[in-house]
Amino acid sequence: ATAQAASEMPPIPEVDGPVAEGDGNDYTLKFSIGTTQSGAQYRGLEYFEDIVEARSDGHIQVELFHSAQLGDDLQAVSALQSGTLEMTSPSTSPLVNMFPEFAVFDLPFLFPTPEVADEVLDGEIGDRMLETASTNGLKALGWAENGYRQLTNSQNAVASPEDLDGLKVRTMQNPIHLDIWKTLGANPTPMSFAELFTALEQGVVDGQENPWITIQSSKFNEVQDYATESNHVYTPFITLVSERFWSRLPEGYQDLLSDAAKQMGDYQREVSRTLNDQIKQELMDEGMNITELTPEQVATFQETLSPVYDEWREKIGGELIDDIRAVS
Ligand code: EAX
Repeated sequence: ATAQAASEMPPIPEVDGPVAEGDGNDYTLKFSIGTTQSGAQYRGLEYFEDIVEARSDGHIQVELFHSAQLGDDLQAVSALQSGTLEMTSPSTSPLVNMFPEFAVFDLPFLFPTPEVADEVLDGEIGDRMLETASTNGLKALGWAENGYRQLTNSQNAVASPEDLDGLKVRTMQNPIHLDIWKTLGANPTPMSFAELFTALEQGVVDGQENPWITIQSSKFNEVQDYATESNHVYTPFITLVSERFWSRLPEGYQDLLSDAAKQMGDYQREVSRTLNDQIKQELMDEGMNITELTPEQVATFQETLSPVYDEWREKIGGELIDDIRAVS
């Protein structure tokens, strides 16, 4: 199924743009992500590699790593800070301890459509956040998407919070996600993405939540019979480079990496959105029991989660939330 999905991905665009001015030195750029080689994110990285190698005339060699080969999301970020890894693109959620503003992306049902997410991320708010995240040994270059998250589990179909009673759900390492699943009546456990497949397979947890593409590319459907199209959170990926590496680069190469990160983000989001519905259908065809929530059922989840919203609104600051709401 993954090979079939891959063949229907929008083709990687031709590289466009002049050769960047370098300094005669050669560089190696290792870029590592948590998701697998068959996902939309890796496909974006392949485009990034094409752009950077062509437009540096081979002076920057890009090496791609997937499936947390060089560490899970948080480990990869530390590796950037210590300078042992050049680039990564984690979900924003595990980074909230470092960048508290990112917590807005964890609020349930904040982004009604992907287009609203684009407007926020590619506009003033997103630019400001890239600046905020350009500290502590990191430089933030742009956005891509993990996407709308859906619940899967091994126990029963879930159409209402009651169906979640006591269900052991893995969450990202993020306090809002923990609150969301507690408030819904589940029994949440935070865990790194790298440990998740094994935890599901061994029944350490009953369920997890991720976008359809990530569910399929990580083969979670092989150990999860039930899914709910809940769309409860939209998760961005943030593209980060090590400040140690960045500061060694001539300006022409810095601009090239910025450009390439933006082009990757646009293309990766196109891939992600093209595949989203297609993969949901493939999962259904392969026998996964998928519950599509009615608007009324979604409203019940939203009402149940309103205390989470209220509590975090105060902690995050209402202004940022209102700014995002004003876009939609
Ligand atoms: O890199 O942890 C997760 O569930 C995310 O989807 C992960 O950050 C992907």
